[in-house]
Amino acid sequence: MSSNTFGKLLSVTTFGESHGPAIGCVVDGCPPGLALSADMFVADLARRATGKSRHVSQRHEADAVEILSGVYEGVTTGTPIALLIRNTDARSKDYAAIARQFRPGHADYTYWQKYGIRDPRGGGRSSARETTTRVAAGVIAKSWLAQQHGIRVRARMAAVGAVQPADVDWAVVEDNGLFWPDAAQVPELEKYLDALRKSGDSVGARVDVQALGVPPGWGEPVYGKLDAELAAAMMSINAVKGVEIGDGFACVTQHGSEHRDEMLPEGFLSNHAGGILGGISSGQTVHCSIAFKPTSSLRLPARGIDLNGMPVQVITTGRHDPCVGLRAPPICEAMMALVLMDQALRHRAQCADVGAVSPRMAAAAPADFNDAHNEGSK
Ligand code: EPS
Repeated sequence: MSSNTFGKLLSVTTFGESHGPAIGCVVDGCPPGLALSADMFVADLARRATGKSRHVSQRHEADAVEILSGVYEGVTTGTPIALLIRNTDARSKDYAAIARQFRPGHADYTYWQKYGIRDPRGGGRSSARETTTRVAAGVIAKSWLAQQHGIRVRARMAAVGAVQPADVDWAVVEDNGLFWPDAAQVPELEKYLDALRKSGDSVGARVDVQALGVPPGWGEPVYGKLDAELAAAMMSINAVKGVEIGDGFACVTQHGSEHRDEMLPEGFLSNHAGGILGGISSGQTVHCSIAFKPTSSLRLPARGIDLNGMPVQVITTGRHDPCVGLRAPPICEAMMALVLMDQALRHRAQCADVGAVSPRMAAAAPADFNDAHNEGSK
């Protein structure tokens, strides 16, 4: 199977299946001298993990990262960094009943059409389990971006089904286990999720992700545009069906006079562009918004077919996510960080001699600027 690698100067290759012995990744191109230890992965992997609350899949994985190469005495050496995560709680018998069936809405069918063979246990390579390795790789990129450029990447839920936050307070996002930015709404959301789980159905979600502190100049026109690579990276996450950069599809009904981000000597007056102009970062907050589909592994019966093309009733039992988007913010952060670090290294390779140019705008004009807007909080 090809195309398991992305990135140019910082490349990430992931491998492994949900019910195989292990999953992992090789991160190549990380500069030497970055502090890296196994404990640095714990927090982000826990944020993404299954089993962390009643609202997500009840598979309980250890998600312990083993660093196999690329690190000596606690710092990166510049050689490929191989990370291994052993699968410890796969329960393959859950998949026995559907091993010869296609779940409607699942990659089961297209993997079979492409390869003529598939690993039905947990969806094999198509499982959201693979995203663990992206988050692990993203820890390296986040750490490098923070250290070298003071960049912070963060994400939050922007919708779960039809429920949208009435208020956006980034300070509470990490407090409630749901990445929800409106503390007052959490009890209502939990009630909604409890009812959803009991119904046996699933629901979609929207995640907003931002990178704060990105300097101007990153991104390569025309085929390596920062927004094009962010869109591709986000689209490669399981269950993603839509990506918006900045105002995204809202642009359709906007006028130019409304969409353009006016500039003062002190800084930009808005950020409709999502911090990217002509595929190159503007120095404003980079933000995108990502749509996750409702997962297809449902205990509610559906009409499907088997390997012989005969009609069957498909029922999926086992441990599934009623809203897989709820575990996605750390994954979106990781993909944002990996794309940015790759672009940063590419910018350094080609344009380091350009140095700082003037005028250089501040991300926002402080006096009359709406901070929430600058950060892309819709
Ligand atoms: C998944 C189905 C479930 C989830 C899994 C994603 O797998 P299983 O049926 O083997 O328990 O638990 O998520 C993870 C294991 C993970 O680490 O994210 C799916 O169909 O994508």
